[in-house]
Amino acid sequence: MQQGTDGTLIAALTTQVPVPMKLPSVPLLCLALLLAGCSEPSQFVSTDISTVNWGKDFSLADHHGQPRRLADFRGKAVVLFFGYTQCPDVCPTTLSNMTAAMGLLGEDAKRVQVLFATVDPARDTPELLSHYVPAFHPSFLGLYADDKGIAAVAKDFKVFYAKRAGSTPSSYSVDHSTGSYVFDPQGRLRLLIKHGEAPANIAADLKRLLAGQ
Ligand SMILES: [Cu+2]
Repeated sequence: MQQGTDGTLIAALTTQVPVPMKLPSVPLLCLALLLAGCSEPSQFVSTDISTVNWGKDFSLADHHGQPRRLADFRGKAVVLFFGYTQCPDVCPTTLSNMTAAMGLLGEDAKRVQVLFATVDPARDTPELLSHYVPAFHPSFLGLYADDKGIAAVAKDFKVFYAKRAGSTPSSYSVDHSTGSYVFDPQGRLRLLIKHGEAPANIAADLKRLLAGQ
């Protein structure tokens, strides 16, 4: 009896011992898996940023003057880009690539909202945005705020921008971050599209998000 009880106890102890010993390595393993793109390799071409704890929402006006927040686009994948209309290269390229991606998405394009937030509110009036942004695609929306408002949103999204002086006071350019943020239809920040990404890859990632991935 005693022996049997002791034996059971010993057996229980020996099976339990490795568990607490392994525990400290579990968080490290999880971290390693997270850094490697979670437990299975990411299916997305763009960078998976779903674990960040910033960039949850914005409060800006669209180019019609209507207040906009992320929740207004629930049910759609949202692509948010920060730029300015007088940008010579990065912004027109990004918007053109988004136009091409929308074309590749076909019917699914109706469930995608592209947003272009200006980092140059001094020159990018809502009026100007209302001509510039929809020229790339009729559904694209320009987003606007005053200096303070856009600075707050840019900070929330870790977006850098800075004026670079030109030959005249009004001919400055604006250096800025070049990635595009993507939210899934539930409004969660998921992906960062790198500048110059192929429209086919953008469309493929958006299709995956729309399919609930
Ligand atoms: Cu630009």
